[in-house]
Amino acid sequence: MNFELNENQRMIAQMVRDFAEKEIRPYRNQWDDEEFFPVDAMKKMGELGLLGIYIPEEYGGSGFGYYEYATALMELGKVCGGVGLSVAAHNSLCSGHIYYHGTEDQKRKYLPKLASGEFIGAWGLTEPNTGSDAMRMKTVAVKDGDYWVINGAKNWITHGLSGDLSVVLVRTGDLLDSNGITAFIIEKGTPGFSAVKIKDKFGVRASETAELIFDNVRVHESQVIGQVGHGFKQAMQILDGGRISIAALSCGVARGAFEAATKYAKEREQFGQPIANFQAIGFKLADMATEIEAAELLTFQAADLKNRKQPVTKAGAFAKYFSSEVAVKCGNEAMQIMGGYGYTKEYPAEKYLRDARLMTIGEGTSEIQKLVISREILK
Ligand code: COS
Repeated sequence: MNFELNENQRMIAQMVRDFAEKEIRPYRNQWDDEEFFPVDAMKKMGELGLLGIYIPEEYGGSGFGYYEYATALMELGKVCGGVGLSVAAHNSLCSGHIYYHGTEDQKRKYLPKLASGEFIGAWGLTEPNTGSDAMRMKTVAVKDGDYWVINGAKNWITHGLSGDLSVVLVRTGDLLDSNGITAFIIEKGTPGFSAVKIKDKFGVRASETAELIFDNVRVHESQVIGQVGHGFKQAMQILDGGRISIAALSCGVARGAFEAATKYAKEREQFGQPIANFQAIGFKLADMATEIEAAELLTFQAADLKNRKQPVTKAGAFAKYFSSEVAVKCGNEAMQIMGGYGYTKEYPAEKYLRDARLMTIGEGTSEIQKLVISREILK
């Protein structure tokens, strides 16, 4: 087994690092304070190929695999979990759903625009009353000639407002029928389709989150992804892959917190010497470093399975569960090491901690990951 980054990963890591230092780090606190979604930065990442990183070149993407994708997210997470989350949601959820399950026409029509950044993508599964229990969704589509008419609402949707295109999961059959849900592609501006920004989030504040509202939205049947009734299982597969991206992002957030804490510990003097000299601090850093390495290995293991088109349900949940909890721990320990300074916005620990908390919630809570893992183990 080779644990070295491959040539492409090294190149992508350097490119994303350079971009993040120049185009994200100087603004991240302002975006965080103002809950500003940096569409321009997204467009620039589109130009760099980061918005279609695993989409094949024939559909306008960069044609890389999940190793390169995970590496890019790790680098973004080190600087801003919010921007990283937007890149992950765009790639894994919206583009991924069309790429893995869409018709050839849909892929040719939408993937090049999503990969270049011309279109920002959103994906809607969750509703105000159905989060973990996704199957019980109430948003419904009724057939009317060649069209489907959609009514209902979706909640916590990344890029719900700025998204040029949304993939949404909607009930087309009976409640609790796993073949009763269908995925649709809906373009911005479709009559009856609107969104409201959700404000005052705790973390990942540079990533836009919105509620989607469907008021008699008419969608042509050609916008159905795959087949009618296949949406729930498609969504579960998309989340399996999406969880690898959140794991990678979590590794980045954890490493960002660790690096900031290490730098501080070497500079900050107490009792006549740098606090890094004290075992109380050194042991914290050792725990953080060890757990980040383990999280990265789990994440690359899942990425490897995904690259080889193997099942990733369990591996993705392992990686997402462990890495997101490590990110929270690292954010928390970074704050502890920085003491009073870490408790202020002048230092980055509090932002890492706030961003990390989303990683244990989004794309399935840690409890859902444990449910998925235990079902896989026991089946
Ligand atoms: N891949 C493919 N198919 C899957 C699957 C997967 N990973 N997981 C489940 N399925 C299939 C099952 O095989 C089952 O098929 P049949 O009805 O034909 O037997 C069907 O989907 C229903 O599965 P299940 O009975 O397990 O559904 P549950 O309602 O019990 O829900 C959980 C399963 C809880 C795992 C699911 O609802 C889930 O992941 N919830 C969290 C959602 C989430 O992460 N939301 C956050 C989104 S933020 S972007």
